[in-house]
Amino acid sequence: MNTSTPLLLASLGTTVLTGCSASKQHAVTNDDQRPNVILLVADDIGYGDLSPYGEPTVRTPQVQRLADRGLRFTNAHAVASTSTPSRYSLLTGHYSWRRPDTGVAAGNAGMIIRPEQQTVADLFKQRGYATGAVGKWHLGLADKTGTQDWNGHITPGPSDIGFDYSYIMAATGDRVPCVWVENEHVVDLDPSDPIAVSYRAPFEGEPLGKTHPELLTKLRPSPNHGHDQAIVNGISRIGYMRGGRSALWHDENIADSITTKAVQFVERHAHEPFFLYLGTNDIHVPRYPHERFRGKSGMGLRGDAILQFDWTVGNLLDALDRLGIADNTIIILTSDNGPVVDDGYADLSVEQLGDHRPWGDLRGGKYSNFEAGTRIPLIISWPHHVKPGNSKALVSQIDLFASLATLLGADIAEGAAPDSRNALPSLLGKDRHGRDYIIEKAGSISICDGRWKYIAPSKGLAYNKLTDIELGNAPEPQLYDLKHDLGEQHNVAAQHPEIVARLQEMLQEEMGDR
Ligand code: NG6
Ligand code: CA
Repeated sequence: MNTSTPLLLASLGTTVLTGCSASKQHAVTNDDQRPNVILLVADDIGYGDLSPYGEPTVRTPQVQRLADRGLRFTNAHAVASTSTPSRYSLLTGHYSWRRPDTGVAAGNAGMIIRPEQQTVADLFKQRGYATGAVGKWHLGLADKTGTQDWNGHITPGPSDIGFDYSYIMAATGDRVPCVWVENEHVVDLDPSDPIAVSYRAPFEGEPLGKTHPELLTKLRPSPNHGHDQAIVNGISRIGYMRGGRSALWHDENIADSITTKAVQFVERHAHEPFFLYLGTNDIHVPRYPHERFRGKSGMGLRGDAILQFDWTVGNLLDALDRLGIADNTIIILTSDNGPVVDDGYADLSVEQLGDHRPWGDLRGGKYSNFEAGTRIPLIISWPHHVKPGNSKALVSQIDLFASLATLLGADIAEGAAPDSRNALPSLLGKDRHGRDYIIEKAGSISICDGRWKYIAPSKGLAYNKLTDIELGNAPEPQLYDLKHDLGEQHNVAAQHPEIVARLQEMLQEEMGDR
């Protein structure tokens, strides 16, 4: 059990928080000073995709508005270079690479976080917060793959891992089922048109992207990626589904739905402490933003989706201002992994990218061991508590769990979040050094001590032709001096065997059982 002093008490010095069990809710009063926390996780937004990160080709004034009142991190890292393992680690404080079953989840995957695991949401619940998850989920639902009752109660679900309220898509925009699941029930489902989902075989009579390209009125799949199966609202997806016609989402309304539900959650809980996990669908594929944004960025649908993401951030900030709770709300804005341009749809994002560099000065992108795979934007705002500015501290999303536990004065259950450490001083801008080292997983595994980055040898592809991304896999050890070679151009492993050996040893030690 973690018995550290709640930093919140020290920093606020006002409200006395008493311990409470997960099953017992606090009576909360209006003068309660516990800060709300919004954890806003963008999808596939790269290091160079937001204005505060300096690329002149992109304009995200609302994210800039947040950055102006917050702390911008330039050396922050996700645990993995794809969504499911990244989010798993973020919410559990457990390295996803310790488990074999945390790869990119299908839309009918079982819930990857087990109900008995303590999550970040559980910490908030323990402290009497209202908790909610809105938007992209991609962590599986129900006990095992394929056992979801899409026409009834889909359980276990978010409510079993700490979220009182949920409004989520099961997986991703490009995976069936393309429906909203609110509090573990599909929204707007007509019982006479039940949903069936399969990732094995198509349903007889249902048109597919590959057999009925004439039905693809909104987006066509890129060749060879595989998004040519079930057609939902003019876009073909990965996986097969039948039925649920009244419940199917329209891609151009996804951001509106997510934003509305997020703002409503905030409004409902404006007078009590709340924790909102908000996963935007932007800017994951298929990118088909609302017409308010389509064609507005000048760099194709990917750029338009960035504008839509920015709009979501602005809506949230406006709501907090309107409700008078902006000063008492911590916002943590980050991304689940690095950027990709063509991730499966012919949306002209490659052709119209122009001079924009989604990866900034970094090498690689989503799926990559190189820095662009996992070095992500991170902005933390907490008016009057976090001094606006920049931080070069080395931080990892793995530490959010223990840091938030410390902030809240919540108990970490025996054995929970074994990889998470308290990094609150770094996250609040008091410590500018951060972690001694971080570990990241893509095709291979890497460790970085802030200056030196070692990528373990692996048999994976060095380059993915489909996405045009350098994956950073190599059969020999790689060592990069990020201080002088942020772009990872020169493998200096042969020149520095002692550094390679030191990092290998550290990695080996971490890779023991936990
Ligand atoms: C990949 C998909 C990609 C995307 C990704 C998950 C192919 C060829 N590509 O497997 O389109 O869906 O999975 O992205 O199938 S993530 O950000 O949710 O991890
Ligand atoms: Ca992602």
